Amino acid sequence: MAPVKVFGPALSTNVARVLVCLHEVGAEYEVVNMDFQAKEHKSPEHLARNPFGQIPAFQDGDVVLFESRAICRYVLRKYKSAEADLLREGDLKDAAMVDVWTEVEAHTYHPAISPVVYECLFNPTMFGVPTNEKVVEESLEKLKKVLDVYEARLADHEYLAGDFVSFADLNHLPYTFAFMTTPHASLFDSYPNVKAWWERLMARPSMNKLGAAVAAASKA
Ligand SMILES: N[C@@H](CCC(=O)N[C@@H](CS)C(=O)NCC(=O)O)C(=O)O
Repeated sequence: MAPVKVFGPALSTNVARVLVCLHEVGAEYEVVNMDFQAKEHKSPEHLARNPFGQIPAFQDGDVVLFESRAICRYVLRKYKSAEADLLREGDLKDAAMVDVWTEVEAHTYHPAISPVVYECLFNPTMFGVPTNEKVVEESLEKLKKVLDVYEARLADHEYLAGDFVSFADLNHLPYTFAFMTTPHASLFDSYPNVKAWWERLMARPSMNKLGAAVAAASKA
C-alpha cells in the first residue's frame, strides 16, 4: 500500500504535529515538500488540497485533508492499536478528557504560546521582521496564567487527560518545542509539574524520529 503523504516542510510546526502522530502509530509516510519561496502552497494543485493555501495537507488515497489537528485524529483513528490508542474512543470518559485538553491546547494554550514563537523565532529568522517585545510580554503574561492551570492539573495526573498519554499531550509538542528554543524557555522552570510532563513527552521515541525528520528536511 502506498504510504500516506504529508504536504509541507517538516520544519513547520503544524506539519511536525502530524509527523509526531504518524511516528507514534508507526505509520509509513512520505513528506512532499512545498516551496514557500515559490508560493507552491498557493498553487492550484495545493489549493485543491487546502483551499486556504496553507500547510499541512494530507493524502491517503482518495482521502485529502487539511487542518493539522484533524489530520492527526484521522491518523490516530486509522492506525489505532492496543499499543497506540491515543484518542481512547473506546472509553466515553477518557475520550471526553482527551477532547477537553485537546480543545484547551487549540483555544487557550496555542493563542498564548504561538505569538512568543512567532515574535522570537519565526519573524526574525524566517521573515526578517524584528521581535515585537510588547507582544512577547503580553503573551508571556497570558501563558503564565495558562501554565498555572496546567501545573495544578499535572499535580494530580501524569498527563493532561489522565494517567495515560494521549493526543491531548502530543498536540502540545510542536509549539512547546519551538518555544524551548526562545530566550523565554526558562519560564517552564517555575512550573515543576509542567516541566516534568514536558520531559516525559520529549523522552518518547516519536520525538527522536521527529528530530531525524527535521534534520533530513533541513539538509534537503
Ligand atoms: N490551523 C492550521 C494552521 C496552518 C498554518 O498556519 N500553516 C502555516 C505554516 S505553519 C501556513 O501555511 N502559512 C502560510 C500561509 O498562511 O499563507 C493547521 O493547524 O493546520
